[in-house]
Amino acid sequence: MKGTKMRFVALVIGVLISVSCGFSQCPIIPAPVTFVTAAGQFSFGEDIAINSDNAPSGIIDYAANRFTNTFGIRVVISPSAKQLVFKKVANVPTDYYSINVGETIIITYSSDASCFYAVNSLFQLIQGNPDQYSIAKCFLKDYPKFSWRGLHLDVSRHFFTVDEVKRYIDLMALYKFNTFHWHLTDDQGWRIEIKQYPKLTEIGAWRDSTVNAHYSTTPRTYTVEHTGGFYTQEQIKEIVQYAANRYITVIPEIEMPGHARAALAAYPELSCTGKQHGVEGLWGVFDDIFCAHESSIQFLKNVLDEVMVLFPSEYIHIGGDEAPKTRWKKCAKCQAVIRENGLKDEHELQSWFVTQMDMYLTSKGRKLIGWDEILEGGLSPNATVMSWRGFDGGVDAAKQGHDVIMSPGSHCYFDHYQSKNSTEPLAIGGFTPIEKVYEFNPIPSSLTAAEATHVLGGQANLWTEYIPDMKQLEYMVYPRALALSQVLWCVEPPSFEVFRSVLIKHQLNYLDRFKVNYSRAMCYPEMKVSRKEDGLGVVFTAADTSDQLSLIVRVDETNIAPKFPDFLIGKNILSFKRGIDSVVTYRFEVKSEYMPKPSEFKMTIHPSIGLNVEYITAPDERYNSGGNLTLVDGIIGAKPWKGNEWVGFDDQEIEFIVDLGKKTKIDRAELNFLEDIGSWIHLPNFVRISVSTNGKKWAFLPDKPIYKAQGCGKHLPFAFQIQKKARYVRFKIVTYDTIPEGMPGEGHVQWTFLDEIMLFSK
Ligand code: TNX
Repeated sequence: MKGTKMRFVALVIGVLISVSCGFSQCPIIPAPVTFVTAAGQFSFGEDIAINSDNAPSGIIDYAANRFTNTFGIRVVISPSAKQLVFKKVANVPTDYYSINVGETIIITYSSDASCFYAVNSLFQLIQGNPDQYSIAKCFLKDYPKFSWRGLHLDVSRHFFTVDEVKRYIDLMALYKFNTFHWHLTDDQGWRIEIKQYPKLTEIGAWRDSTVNAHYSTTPRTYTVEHTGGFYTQEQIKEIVQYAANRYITVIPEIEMPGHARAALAAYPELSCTGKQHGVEGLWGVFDDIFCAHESSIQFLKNVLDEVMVLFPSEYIHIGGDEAPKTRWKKCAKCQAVIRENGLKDEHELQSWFVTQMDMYLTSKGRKLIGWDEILEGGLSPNATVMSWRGFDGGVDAAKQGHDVIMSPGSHCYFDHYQSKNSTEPLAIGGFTPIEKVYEFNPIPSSLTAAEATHVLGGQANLWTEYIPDMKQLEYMVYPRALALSQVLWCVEPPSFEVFRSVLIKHQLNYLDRFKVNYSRAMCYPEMKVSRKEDGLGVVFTAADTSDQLSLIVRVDETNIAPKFPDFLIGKNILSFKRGIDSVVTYRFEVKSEYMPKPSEFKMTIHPSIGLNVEYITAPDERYNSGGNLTLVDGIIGAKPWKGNEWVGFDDQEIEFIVDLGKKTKIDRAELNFLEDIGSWIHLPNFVRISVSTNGKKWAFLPDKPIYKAQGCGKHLPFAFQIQKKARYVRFKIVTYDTIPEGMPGEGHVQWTFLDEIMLFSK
């Protein structure tokens, strides 16, 4: 602003027209309900005079700080000021506000929260640089669709300081999130001071080691280091107030009966065995959980007493997920509770456990939330369900008349990979690119309008097993959080293309103002593979067509192949023919101005690329992004998996047929299986192969058991001898009955993940 005098630009045109010179599109995310622009602009001077009317002083202070810190504009508050005027209005939708930018700026608001939202929208409208900031003349009205617009943060797997948590909240506020779900306890650390039980933080907040790399990597290694931390009750109050000042409610989560190893390290007598274990340094699901005996129940009620004093929220989250019943089955105290209460089994015991907490919280005027596992064994009367294993749990609960928050892993897990790029930092697995987040609709079509009223909204979860610091945290959350904020806020979200364009043109700069370490994955080039008559076509595309990509191709790591001539993004289709019996790996190194280092794509050309594959068993739609090309697309599923590249099934029998096009001598087949026990993905039991020349009469080969020893759980494909002449090869993959006791997902049908099928003739 230095040196510039406060000034207004004289304006001739007063008529509002939709989309004119000022903004070619609305820069605000989440997009307002109505946005129209006019010619001309409001220019800021060195200071701005605000007439706050009766707007909450906290919001005016927040606005003043932002004006000063982000834009260097001083704020003068005066009842006669005309530059920025606040007015309260009534008889409008919940949390309605409007902004009129003309010669002056007029904000109308209907609630304190909406006044805050208006201020945040206003800041997103400001354009220019320190010499001259301005806002193109415009008018907008706005109100939200869902009342629960949440982000979650796991501070157990990795601890984040008070200042870091405040920054997380600050960034949430920019995008009108209103619920911060704070996951405070888990196996790897108890993070909240409880005065009655000091050992929870003296012992439970610290662990001596942390597993390295991905936890499914073998052999496992650990970093031996005493790490951890916790929040004192004073710090918790400070954060709750900090969030409240930004119209964000903090929902605490105290995990029970599972994910309790940190608490049990402090008080082993609360477990079934009473055995002393340390705070866990490995990720996953563990057998030792809170015993269902009266003394553990009382302990947890006492903990909740202190929690309720610190958190004024209507809701208290009690977890309830991933609680193996192994210990309860063998525990005399738990079995006595089952008998005394006439319960059928350990699932009903879990339901009974949750009901104890539900009744307790209800008696104190609070409401219980639990993960969708609390449906198993019967839903407690007043419980609200947070649906994470897809939408089904939420649908079930809504149909039973319970409130629901949708948070399905498929769309809302920001710990998943967001791109297929080789430069992505290690993540837990899963594949949730920003497009997928943008597809999220918390209301599934299977709900009636009346049932849909039980869906309060949605939330993204940030589990931090693989997120050690704030830099990476921001990388995982942004910009995916903008996609989520838009779909939770907008009654009718604009198309993904509009969203992406606003994101790239306006919002990345806005995030830069706050030095957010966001991911540019949505601008990264992608490799797209298509089926051709005799093999595959490969093309590289970029989201931003002005991006100059350059490509280097290497063959089998050693030879550097010449650059493909006249390489143009999205234009040149590189063709690869099926080899006779050779396997050649090409490595493409693609440079883009958006990426810090070139990205590497691998393409393995083998004798089956591009063949027709017919699925007799349909893969799960979440794990079938490449359709029936995935098994023969030359892209070999990575281990540990990155959420894509593999075809996933949750059936006990999986069948598919590969068509070689003509009668061919087949010596053997090779097929890869994925194993990731924590994600319920197991090797199958056996494979039955049959061959046919006409697709009608099949000759069966002997069943082939799958042995881990052969390496298929690791990196080697599993080989099947065929030695027949045929056109069609049919695979029937048979899994074990259900996941064995004591393993994550026990009792459920296992997942089976397959990739690249290769058929060789010699
Ligand atoms: C499942 S989501 C969990 C967490 C893990 C997460 C990793 C849920 C209720 N439980 O304990 O951190 O997967 O994605």
